[in-house]
Amino acid sequence: MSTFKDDLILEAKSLGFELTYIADANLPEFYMKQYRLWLSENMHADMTYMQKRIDEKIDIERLLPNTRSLLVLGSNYYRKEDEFSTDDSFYAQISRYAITRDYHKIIRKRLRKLESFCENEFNVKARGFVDSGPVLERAYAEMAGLGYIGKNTMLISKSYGSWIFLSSLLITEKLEPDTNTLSIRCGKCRKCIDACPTQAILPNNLIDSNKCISYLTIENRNEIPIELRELIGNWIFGCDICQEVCPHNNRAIQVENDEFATIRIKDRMISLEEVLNLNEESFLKTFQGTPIMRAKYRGFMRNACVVAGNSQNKRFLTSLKKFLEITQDDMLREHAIWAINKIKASSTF
Ligand code: B12
Ligand code: SF4
Ligand code: SF4
Repeated sequence: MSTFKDDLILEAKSLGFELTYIADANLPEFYMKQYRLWLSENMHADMTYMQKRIDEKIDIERLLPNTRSLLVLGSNYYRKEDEFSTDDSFYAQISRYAITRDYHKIIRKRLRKLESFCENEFNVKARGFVDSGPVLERAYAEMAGLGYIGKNTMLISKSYGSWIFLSSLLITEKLEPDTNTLSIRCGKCRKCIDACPTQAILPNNLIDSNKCISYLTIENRNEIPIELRELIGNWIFGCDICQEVCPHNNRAIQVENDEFATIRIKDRMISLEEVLNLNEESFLKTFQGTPIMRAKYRGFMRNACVVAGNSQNKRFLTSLKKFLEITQDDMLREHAIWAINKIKASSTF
C-alpha cells in the first residue's frame, strides 16, 4: 500500500525534481551557529535581507505552523554544451545557472502544485520555498542526504555534482526522515580554495560575499571595488570557478527534459562588443525571463565595463567611448573611464 510519503515523492519526481529527500524539521544548532557567524563577520555584504527573518530560520514553524518535516528538492541544470569556454578577449562569460529561464519561476510553479497536491489529496498543509523564504536549504539538504556541503560551500550531490538548484516544501505531517549515508567528501582537496581568484572561500567553510565575484556582479548595486576589478576577469554575471574545478563535478549527468531551457540565451560566452552596445530596451529584449534581469541594465553594464577593461583589447575603445557619451549615470561613467584607461595603459592588441 502506498503512503503519503511515497505518493508525494512520486508527484515531485513527475513534476521534474530529480532529487527528493525528507528532512526532519529540527536543524542541528551547528548550522545556525555558522549562519550567525557569517552575519556577525559582515560576510553578507549589502544583502541586508539576509539579516531579516532570523527568527523564522531558527524556528521554521513561524513559516508554517506545525511544520514537522521538509521535502528537500534538487533540480539538475548540468548541460555538457555549457562547458565550452574561451579566453578570447572578444567574449564575456555568464555563469551556467543564468543562461536559461529564471529557475525561481519554474520551481515556484512546481512547488505550488505540490502544495495543492498535499492539501487536496491528503489534507496536509504544505508550503514551498525557493530562496525567497528564510530556509537554510543547504543545511536541510545535507541533513537529508541529498548531498554534502563542500569547502566551496556548495551542496554537492552524488549524481549531478553541485550543478543543482535547491528548494524545499515544509509539511505539517511527520515523515520518516532520510539519513545522510553519502561517503563522498572533500578530503585533502582544496582546488576550489586555490582557484578562487579573490580568495573569497574562507577556511571555516564560509564565503565572504564582499569578495565573491558572484555577489559583486549580481547582488551588488554599487561600484565594484577597484582592487577587485582585475580579478573578475571575463565574468560578466556570476561565477562558476569553484564548481568548474571540483572533481565531484566530473561525473555530472546531463539534464533531461530541460524545462529551464524554454528560454535560453544564445551563448554563455557572449560577445562583449554586442553587450557594450546594448541600451535599456535591447537589454530587456535579450535577457527577459533569465536571472540576468536581477542585475538590471545598470549592474550588467557596470560589469561589462570591468570585463572590457580586463580584456586589454583596443577594439572596445570605440564602444566604451560611445557608451560614455550617452550615459549620465556617475557609477557607470566611472567604470567606463576605468576601462578606457586600463586598455590604454596595457593594450597589446
Ligand atoms: C546569499 C546567497 C548567496 C551569496 C552568499 C553565498 C554563500 N555561500 O553564503 C552569494 C551572492 C555570494 C551567492 C553565490 C552563489 N550562489 Co547563492 N545563494 C544564497 C542564498 C540565498 C542564501 C545562502 C546563505 O544562507 N548563505 C549564508 C551561509 C552561512 O549559509 P550556507 O552557505 O548555506 O551555509 C550553511 C552550510 O554551509 C553550513 N555550514 C557552514 N559552515 C560549515 C562547515 C562545515 C564543515 C559544514 C559541514 C557545514 C557548514 O551551515 C551554513 C548555515 O546553515 C541561497 C539560497 C538559500 N536559501 O540557501 C543561494 C544558493 C546557496 N546559491 C546558489 C547558487 C547556484 C550560487 C552560485 C553558484 C551562483 C553563481 N554561479 O554565481 C554562487 C556560488 C558561490 C558559492 N561558492 O557559494 C544555490 C546553490 C545550490 C547548491 N548546489 O549548493 C542556492 C542554494 C540557491 C538555490 N535555490 O539553489 N549566493
Ligand atoms: S563563485 Fe567565484 S568568486 Fe565566489 S567563491 Fe566561487 S570561485 Fe570564488
Ligand atoms: S574542489 Fe575539492 S575542496 Fe572544493 S568542494 Fe570540490 S572536492 Fe571539496
